[in-house]
Amino acid sequence: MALCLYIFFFHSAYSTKNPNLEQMTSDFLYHLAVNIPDTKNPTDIKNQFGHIKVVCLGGKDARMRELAKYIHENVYNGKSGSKYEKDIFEDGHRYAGFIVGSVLCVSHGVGSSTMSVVLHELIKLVRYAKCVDPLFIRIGTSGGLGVKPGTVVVSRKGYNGLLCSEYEIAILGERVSRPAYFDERLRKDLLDAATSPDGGEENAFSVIEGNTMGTDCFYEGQGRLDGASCMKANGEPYTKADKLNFLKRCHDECGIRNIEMEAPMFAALTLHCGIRAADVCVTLLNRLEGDQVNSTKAQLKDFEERPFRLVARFIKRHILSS
Ligand code: R2B
Ligand code: URA
Repeated sequence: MALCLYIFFFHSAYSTKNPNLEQMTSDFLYHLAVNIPDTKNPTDIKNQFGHIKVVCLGGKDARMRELAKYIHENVYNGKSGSKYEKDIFEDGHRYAGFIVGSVLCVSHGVGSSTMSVVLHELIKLVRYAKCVDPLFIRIGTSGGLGVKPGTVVVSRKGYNGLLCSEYEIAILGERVSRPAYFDERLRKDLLDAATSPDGGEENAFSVIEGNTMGTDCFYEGQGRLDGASCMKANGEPYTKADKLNFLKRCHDECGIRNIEMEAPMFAALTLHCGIRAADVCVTLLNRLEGDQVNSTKAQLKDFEERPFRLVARFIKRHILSS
């Protein structure tokens, strides 16, 4: 019994991994422009954010505003009771944030370095607000590998551009490598929301699980032939055959089904802090067939809404019903 209680209360608990925070009496989340004047008694922060159960992250400000509207209309049937159009992080001039019911939608920009800044601050924010086991879900776009454009990939593991499932960062002049896998239960619940019959639209697009490569460069890092540079380590240009050879290795040897720019960092930092997280990305193109993203505006809108639909159904089914 005591062991069960221990597991219930402590085993799943997330935490910041920084003993210095215990000594800080105030904190300023600079990029969000959120001030916490009394970290031991952050009443305002608890009032504003304490009820948050899901933090959704996506690259663009406008997409996160649309997501908040989508959740307001489709999860809360227009009755979220929130001022979901208001950008609560606008004073920071870096990221946008919208609260809709118990969901916080936040933009993260392009790439791991940009996303890691907002992620550090959001993890501190949910801790100060004493949110109970919040889930972090990235809702993004990606290039697909051998899958039909428009497919939604729920990631198992993040891989870096060297085809290792890890996130490597330089800390105090040393290489620090952290594992980069996503929460299994959350992934399964998301996949379940894709196939469950509660919305009647389960076959409208495919949702698959797969590994995700997150690179630091959209062009050469993803083996594109259309960047400002297209060179191998030996200084010679790489060819279409070299590119396809690499992409096929990604697919066959590592089970990679999509490529974006944040998965290893996002998986690693959330895992490190004990936060359950998922990466849910739609594929805009099949990289085995080309490099240019030239979907029409209407196609892009349809594709970008697909992860919204999945995550909204997941929230209704697994979060608001519990
Ligand atoms: C997907 O799309 C963006 C690059 O266009 C990047 O943020 C990503 O991961
Ligand atoms: N985002 C990426 O990082 N790569 C793509 O190919 C498409 C979107």
